[in-house]
Amino acid sequence: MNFKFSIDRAVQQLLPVAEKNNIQTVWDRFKAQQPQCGFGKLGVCCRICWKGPCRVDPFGNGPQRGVCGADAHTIVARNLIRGIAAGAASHSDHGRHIAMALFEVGEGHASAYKIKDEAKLQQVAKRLGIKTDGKNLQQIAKEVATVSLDDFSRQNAKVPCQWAVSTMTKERAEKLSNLGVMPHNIDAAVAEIMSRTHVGCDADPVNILLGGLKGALADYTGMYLSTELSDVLFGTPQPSVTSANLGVIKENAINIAVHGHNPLLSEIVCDAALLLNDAAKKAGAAEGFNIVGICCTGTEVMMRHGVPLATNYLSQEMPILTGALDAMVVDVQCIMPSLGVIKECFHTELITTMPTTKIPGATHVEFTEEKAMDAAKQILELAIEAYQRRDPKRINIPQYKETAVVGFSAEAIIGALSKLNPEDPLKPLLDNIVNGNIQGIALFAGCNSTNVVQDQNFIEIAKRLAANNVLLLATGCGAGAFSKHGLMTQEATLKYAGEGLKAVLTAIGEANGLNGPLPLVLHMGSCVDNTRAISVAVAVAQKLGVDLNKLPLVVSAPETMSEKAMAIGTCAVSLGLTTHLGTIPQVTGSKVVTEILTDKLKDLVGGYFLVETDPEKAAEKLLSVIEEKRKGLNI
Ligand code: SF4
Ligand code: MSK
Repeated sequence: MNFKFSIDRAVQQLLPVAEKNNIQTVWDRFKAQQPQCGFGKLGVCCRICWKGPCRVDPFGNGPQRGVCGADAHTIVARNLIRGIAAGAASHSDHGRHIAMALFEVGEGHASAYKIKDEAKLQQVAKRLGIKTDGKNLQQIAKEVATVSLDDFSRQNAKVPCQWAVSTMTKERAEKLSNLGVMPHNIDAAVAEIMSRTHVGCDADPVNILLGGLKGALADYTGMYLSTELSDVLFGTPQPSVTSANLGVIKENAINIAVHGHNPLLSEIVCDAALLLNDAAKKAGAAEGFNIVGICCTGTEVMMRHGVPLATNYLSQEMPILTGALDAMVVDVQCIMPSLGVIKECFHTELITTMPTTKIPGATHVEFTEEKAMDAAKQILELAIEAYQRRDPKRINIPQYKETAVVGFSAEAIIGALSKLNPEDPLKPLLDNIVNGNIQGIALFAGCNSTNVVQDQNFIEIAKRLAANNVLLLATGCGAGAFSKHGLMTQEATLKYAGEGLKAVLTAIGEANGLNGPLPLVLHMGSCVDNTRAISVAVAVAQKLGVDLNKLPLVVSAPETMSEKAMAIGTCAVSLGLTTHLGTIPQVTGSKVVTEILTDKLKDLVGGYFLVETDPEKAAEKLLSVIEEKRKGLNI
């Protein structure tokens, strides 16, 4: 009965448990919301001022303008870019926290943190134009943090965000600057969207959408610095073998899930769990603490420490239903408020940690960089207490888990390629793209949504692309889907990859001492880590002497839902990439906006949105785009 909600067998096993215990899950609430508001789905409902809410009749019979005179095109465009602003604010606030932590390290404070990747710090400093001669690591860290924070505060609109211009192709940076959409200040770009969409401001849908592009590039800036500075502080991921799905929860351990996005606390929770493992054993848990991940915080520690992933976004309530999750520690973003209700039915301690993300029913342990270790220890103590309340009769851990080879940062990919050609690591990749062994590259990103069967679109599209020799990269909850379903394994490569792709992944794998190929899907990290894929793409484009829009590279967000995803998608399009959406964006109430996003943007920036809800058709369309790009390159 439940298979239609999710193809994840662990979820299918636990949904009847929810039903039996009269617990509402995300799917029950989705059902209760039906039919969802048609105006909202089309994007034609406006609540920007209190003369509203206003809505435009999509059939042309009722009102065609809101009380102030805004038409469907203005309303749809404003709604969309406000979403982009929220996404950019979320990613960049995450980035600001990381930059502030680095600054504190530079100042000699925040003792729980240190610079784990010195080479990356040097490399970032160089990219940002910071002279490092004669300076110690702390000084460099402080300067890198200061220059990064300038991207949040610069008032001179003529100077673009440094993290944006220094990481794109020159041609792309010029194009975006000429269009007037290159941000000079992340926070200003967000504020500008909010102000231009206030009642009685920007009413021209084209101009509004250009503001959205700028917001999306502010998002890009925030994501990029989040990833790179996290690598400096916590280490740049390298391949490791771990596992994914609810079977990673252990009956004999004190299970703690880290959930959200920001690695600042989860990193220290991992450190503290190692330090205090004996306390867990003393409390009766033979295997000590078992840290597992959910969503992108889970992905961050999975990438760097091989911490297993319990689940991805849509099934985040399920770990509690196993009856063996002792604590769930959350930071920011994508945390369902329902967790505070569901945890009441079990012994699980739900712990919020950020002043901006509190949930009724949760225990709040305030996190600060200065007292990170204290907070982590307090969290472990709460988990031990909760473990004592665990009811063994209610334990129901689905025994599903898959091996996942993860940790493919850009550096790890280049490192693996360098085993084939130490002087010119990108050459083997380019040669294989040119000779057709690799037809193209697809980056899978984004969330799960109740609008589609969980994980299904990711898996179906990926299998079809792989069979057609497309190299697959993934981030965020898309990567979560692939890891849960066994697509980040060598076996998946042998089973699903086309002959050309299999040969390339095998050659790289064997050159790196693996007894077989690289996994079918390369896990590049969390949502903010989409920039890892962009950095590889930029390197390839620069080597070929073309801009990003010429590459046989596509993006797919088949189950997208969040405002951050709106920002990431728009950012990918702004960078020139064809970006597939497998859920219908809430813009179709405006023909003008829909046409711009799905067609006209192509002339302006080279990228556009390709909307296709059918996974089979989506794969075919993505393959056509790849073919078209190959023709453009004469390969
Ligand atoms: Fe209505 Fe205009 Fe106010 Fe929106 S801004 S709610 S369309 S009056
Ligand atoms: S957690 S934004 S559901 S990818 Fe990054 Fe997953 Fe989407 Fe949140």
